[in-house]
Order: sequence, then C-alpha cells, then structure tokens
Amino acid sequence: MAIKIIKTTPFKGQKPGTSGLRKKVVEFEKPHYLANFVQSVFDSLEKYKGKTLVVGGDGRYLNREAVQIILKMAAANGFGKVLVGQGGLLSTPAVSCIIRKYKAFGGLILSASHNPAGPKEDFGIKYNTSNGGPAPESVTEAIYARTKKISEYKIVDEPDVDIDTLGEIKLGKMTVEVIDSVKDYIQLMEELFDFDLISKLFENGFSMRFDAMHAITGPYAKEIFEKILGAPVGTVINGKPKTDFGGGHPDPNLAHAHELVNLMTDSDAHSFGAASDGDGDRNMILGKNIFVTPSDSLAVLAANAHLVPGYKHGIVGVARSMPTSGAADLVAKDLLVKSYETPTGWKFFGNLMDADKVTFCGEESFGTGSSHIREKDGLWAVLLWLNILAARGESVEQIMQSHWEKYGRNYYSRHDYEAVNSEMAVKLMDNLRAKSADMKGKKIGSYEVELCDDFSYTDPIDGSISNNQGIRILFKGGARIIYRLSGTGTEGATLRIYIESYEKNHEKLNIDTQNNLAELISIAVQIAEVGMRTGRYRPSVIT
Ligand code: G16
Repeated sequence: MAIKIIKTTPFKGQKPGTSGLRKKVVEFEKPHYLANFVQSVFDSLEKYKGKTLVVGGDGRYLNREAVQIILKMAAANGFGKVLVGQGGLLSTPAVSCIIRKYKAFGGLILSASHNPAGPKEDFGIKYNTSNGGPAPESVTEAIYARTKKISEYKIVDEPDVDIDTLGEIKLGKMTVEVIDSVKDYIQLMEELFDFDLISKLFENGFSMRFDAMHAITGPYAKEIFEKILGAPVGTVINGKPKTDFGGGHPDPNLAHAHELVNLMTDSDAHSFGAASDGDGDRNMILGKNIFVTPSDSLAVLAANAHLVPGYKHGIVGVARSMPTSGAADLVAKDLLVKSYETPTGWKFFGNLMDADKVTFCGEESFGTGSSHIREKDGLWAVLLWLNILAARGESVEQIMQSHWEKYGRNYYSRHDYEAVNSEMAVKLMDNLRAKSADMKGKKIGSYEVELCDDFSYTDPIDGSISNNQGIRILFKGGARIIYRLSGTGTEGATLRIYIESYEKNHEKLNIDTQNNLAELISIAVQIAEVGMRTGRYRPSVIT
C-alpha cells in the first residue's frame, strides 16, 4: 500500500462552530482544505490505530468526493475499519446509532445540517466520539489548534472505493464495509416504539405528511412510515435525496417548510405534519392548523413519555439549551425529576446522558432527542409524537390544549438577523454585555428585570466551564429576552433574539404569538439598538 505524504499549509478560518466545520463549498474545494481538517482530527485523537470509524453524510454536493478522501486518509492513518453508509449516505442520528451499536472509535459526519446545498452553497464536516455524540469542546479546540499548525497529511494512493455495493472491501490494510444506511437505525426505533399501535392509526385513516425536504430522511421515512407502518404512499413528500436538496433550504421551520405548512393549514388539512432537516437531526411538528414550538414539543414529550414502551419507566431528567423556553422545566418539576439548562449545542447534553442524569433533551432550534443516541433525532421525535397520539387517542390540538391548561403556556419566538456584518454584531453583543451589569431591578414598560447576565455554564459532570453563551435578560413573572450570535452560519454573523413570556392561565388556543410578545419584542430591539448598530430594521427570519 503506497502512502503519500502531502505537504500542505494551514488555512485560516477553520475554527469549528457549534457543530463542526461549516463553510461554503468553494472553500472546501480549495486544494487540501478538507484533507487538512481530516488530518487535524486524526492528529488530535489517541489510540485509534486498528479501530473502527463510521463515515457518512446527508448526500449534499461534495458528499461522495469527501467520503473517498476520508476513506483513503483513514487507511493511511492506520484505522482498522471504516463503516460507510451505502452511497456515502447516513443521517446524523444514524451515525450516532451505528457508532454506539458497533462500539466504533468515532465517526465523521458530512453535512452542513439545515443549510442549503449545491456548488454555491454549504458543506460541512464534524467529528463524533465513541459515545456517538459531537466531540466536546476539549476535542474541537485541539482540532482547531492543529489546523493552525498542520504541515502535511497522509493519504493512500489507491483508486476510489465502490461505496454503492453492500459488503466488505480492502483499502490497503484497512477494511471498508459498506452498510445499509437505514437498517440499524430502524431496528433501534422498533425497540423504542409500539409500531403495531402506530400502524393502527394509519389503518383507521389517520392522515399525515412528512416532508423530507429532498434531504437525507427520505429513504428512512419511506421505509418506516410507508413500508413498515403502512401509511399510504405519498405520506412522505420530497422523499428523494438530491445533492442540492432540490434548491431548497432544508430547515424544518415555519419559514422554510412552506409546502408542508400550506398542507397543514388547508381547510382539509391532514391530522399530523412533520419535517426534518438536511441531515435528519431536526424536526418540526404540526397538527391540523397548529404549530408546536420545539420548546413545547420537548415539554409534551417529557410529560407523556411513560405512554411509550421505550420510556415506560419514566424519564430521569430533562435538559434544554438556555435559549429554549422554560416549558420543559415545568414538566420536570411536576414529574419530580431534575431539569438542566445548558449552552446551545447538542454536545453539552452528552455528559448528562452518559451520567444518566437526563433521558430527554431539546433545543429551540428544532432539535429533540433522548439517551437512545447522542444526537438530536428528527424521525425519533416524529415517531414519539405518533406513539403518544395513538396511545392518547387525541389530536395534536387536544394534547396541546390540555398541556397548557395544566402547566400554563410559554409564548415563544426567535427573531434572526442573518448575514449581519460580523464586526457590528460583535460590538452589539459587547454593548449589551456592558449594559447588562446594571439592569437588575430596572422597570422597562410593563416588565421588571430580575436578572441580566452573560450565561455561563459549569458542566455538572466534568466541571468544565463555558462562558459567554448568550446575554440573558430575565424579567419577573417568567418573561425572558436572550441574545446570542449563531455558531452555524456561513456568511457574516447571525444575531438571534429569543423572546418568551409565560401565561399561567391559559385560556384559548392560537393566541397570536407575535402579538402576545409585541411589547417584549420592541424592548428587545431597543435595548440592543439593533437598527442603529446593524442597519437592519426587521429580522430576516421569524420562527
Ligand atoms: C447545531 C447544533 C445544535 C444547536 C444549533 C444552534 O444544530 O447541533 O445543538 O442548537 O446548531 O445553531 P446556532 O448556533 O446557529 O443557533 P445543527 O442542526 O445545525 O447541527
């Protein structure tokens, strides 16, 4: 086996964000760009020689080429085996499931998640560790440090591997096993959920649409919903993965999943609608004419988990990212289990799940998951909802209504200002941080500030500290305004403003959220001086 040592120079701007390295495709197409990152990952790991790596991606433009580079570099660097999804395809939750099931050393996931795909759009790569979850900050920082110093990488000089035929093949001394992309994941879902009960829903005419947004979940969803659970063909829409995701923006939210949203707000709307994103870890849940916020979804799932076989003994705790609404905390209190507030980023949940402190976790950014794997899981959330709907024999609206009656309602919205000048965005945050020091006790409109700070998190398991995780203004009575800069954008900075109010006495369904939050929204914009500091007078996306 001929191993080539290629001389290279470090690139600027390789700092991994919330979820690995995400950049425009043109960056990844620069000579050695991807290889530099992959070698930096390998150089940051210890004792992986002879071990197994899992590789797969969401099928976006560059996926296949990237898989070939990784396979050849893994062989040159001494991995014993690579498990690769057929065609190079694996959803992010499936990678997590496979790493855990086969006790692999780690995995490389090729995706830029919900960001658009194609030659002019985005690509990404991230490393997951042996627990199946995203690498913790200690590892991502080591990778980043290495990218700044790297001077060469190793790759075998061999022809491309056939990644379309299932089975084993040798690449130098390393074995490449091409595995079925959906099988292991579906087996896990069958262990958690009552598939017979869900099938009966469909037998009785329950109508659902699942929008795969031309991304990775299409093959998984068709197999699960249409083949195994017996939902009619056509239940899964946009089910064929495309390298450019059909030119769409596979972010399952009200702004981007408009086809599904239209289907769910017709006069003859379906009973249930759901969507997932580019790599299959996010989810959006809709009932007939009703949208369930991800924060509410986490709370409802936690409150009803005992109805589902995989969670019939209850949950041990719940975790949510700081900007996610407090709805799940109310459920945790009622269930007498602990709730944790972590910084944004799925990696913060891993330690809590490994230590058996939480069963469910979720984020406002349309991510929900459980300790069955160490990634958020779009289809899992959809199946959990279906299992609960079947067990309760109620509609999404009825379930939400009774949930709010019991726990009160957290009105919640996120306003995003995308592609803002990065320098302006940083200054805006610095200004807020400075202001936050003396806001406590101030009355602003009808609200009184209870606490204002820049969120800092001490991991209860390993004691690691993450500072500067977002400016929080907490008001008396449960209202909150949070500001943070996104870690996943690929153009300039994205300012996210999260607005929440809490109504204990929930009276009627579908009070318009934006109207309900109007005063807080205007307070949020004024305090941060968004218009003056960014030149932007309205958000790019409201969810
Ligand atoms: C990623 C992380 C999530 C996080 C989200 C936040 O999601 O995996 O844990 O909530 O980013 O993004 P931002 O920093 O832009 O607010 P994904 O689905 O992009 O991998």
